Amino acid sequence: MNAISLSPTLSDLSRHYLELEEKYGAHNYHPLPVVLDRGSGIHVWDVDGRRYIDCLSGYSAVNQGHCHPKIIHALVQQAEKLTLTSRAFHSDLLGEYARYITGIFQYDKVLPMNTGVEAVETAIKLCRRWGYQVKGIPENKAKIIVCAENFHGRTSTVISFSTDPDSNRQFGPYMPGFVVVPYNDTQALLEALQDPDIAGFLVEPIQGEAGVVVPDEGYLHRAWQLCREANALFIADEIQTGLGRTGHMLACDHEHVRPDILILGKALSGGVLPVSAVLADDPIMLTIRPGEHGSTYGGNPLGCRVAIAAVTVLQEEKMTENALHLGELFREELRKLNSPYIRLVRGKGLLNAIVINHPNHGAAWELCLALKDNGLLAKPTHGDKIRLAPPLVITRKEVMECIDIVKHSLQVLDQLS
Ligand code: IF1
Repeated sequence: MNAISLSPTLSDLSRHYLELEEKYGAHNYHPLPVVLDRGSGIHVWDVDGRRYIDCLSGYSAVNQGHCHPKIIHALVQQAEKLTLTSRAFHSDLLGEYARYITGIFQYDKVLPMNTGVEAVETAIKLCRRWGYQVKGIPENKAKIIVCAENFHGRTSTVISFSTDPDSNRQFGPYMPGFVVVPYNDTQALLEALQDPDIAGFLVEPIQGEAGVVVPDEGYLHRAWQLCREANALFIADEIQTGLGRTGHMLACDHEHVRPDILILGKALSGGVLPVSAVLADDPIMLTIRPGEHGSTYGGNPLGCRVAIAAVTVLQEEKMTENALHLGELFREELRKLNSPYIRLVRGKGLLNAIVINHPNHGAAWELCLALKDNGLLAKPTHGDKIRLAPPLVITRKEVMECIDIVKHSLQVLDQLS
């Protein structure tokens, strides 16, 4: 185990890359001072050749592990053949992918996009369109209920209903048509659903950015029921929670909830390129007609091929089951550390977080620096929370290695006042 220090040293090489980013890149992030140039499975390496266990997994995009050979093989093979047709023409892969992905998730249709937030935008448009055409909401009156502390991406529409000032301050004017209710509060949802102009309810089954906030058991199921009773669409943003992360294919599966609109992203490509998807049945999906929505890259053959490979390896290698079992072990062992600095351990499957208990506001950041020095990468969120979400290919032995690193690194907080 490496020595713990409060001021980690950086190699000249690392410093060089940090300075390049600082000078020529926009300052819209505050990354941990580590410069990576290689990844394989649960591991990444920095430019000095030091190895780390990746406990962020590209915010759950790399569920299948870094550079999974079968996904990379699919990428390379397809890249040599055909990468993009645009949707002005057909390709031999869009139909195959559409059949594959709708078969896995049991929906009539898929609408392919690229980034997560584009899929959220698509779901919003689809929900509004359904509201006008099927539910009969008067033109321009449709509203969508969202939750406080939500995170659904960074576009101007999506930040319009964020409750985090960092996300939306001085980016207005904001898009109207959203109603915010507290998360995990079915009574508030029930009341909001009384408005006949409500077209749908958009929700994260577990709130990621908020710090891995797991709602009470039964919340999602009850919310889904309430939506049905109010003739409003239940829209699940499973961009971060989907594809095995929480120990089921979808986090909604824990409560046997079938969303009316399902949003996927991130791990749909195994962290290889942006691939997102919106799934729904015909009465919803077919309200959008040719020319009314799309994207240059959406449904491109490269993305389709990679997504088929990414979901196939997830299933073949039983990563979802692994996430369920090793997630329990992870939380149990974290709790067993019995550290005065860990206020709370929470999560589902391998989407977990610890809430730090320390008078110093920089404690979570300092702990992440110590974790990094000891060979584990994680990032604080909202000051006092640290997400621990390794790729789903992690082994029992490697979970114990993480625990050991956390245990040693916590000592750094003794020196912090
Ligand atoms: C950033 C968080 C994670 C998401 C959900 C949609 C999107 C995301 C539930 C948009 C994206 C990312 C984006 C990244 C940070 C990150 C994040 F901490 F901010 F919340 F993962 F936890 N819905 N989440 O989590 O997907 O358009 O980015 O592909 O924006 O800094 P995207």
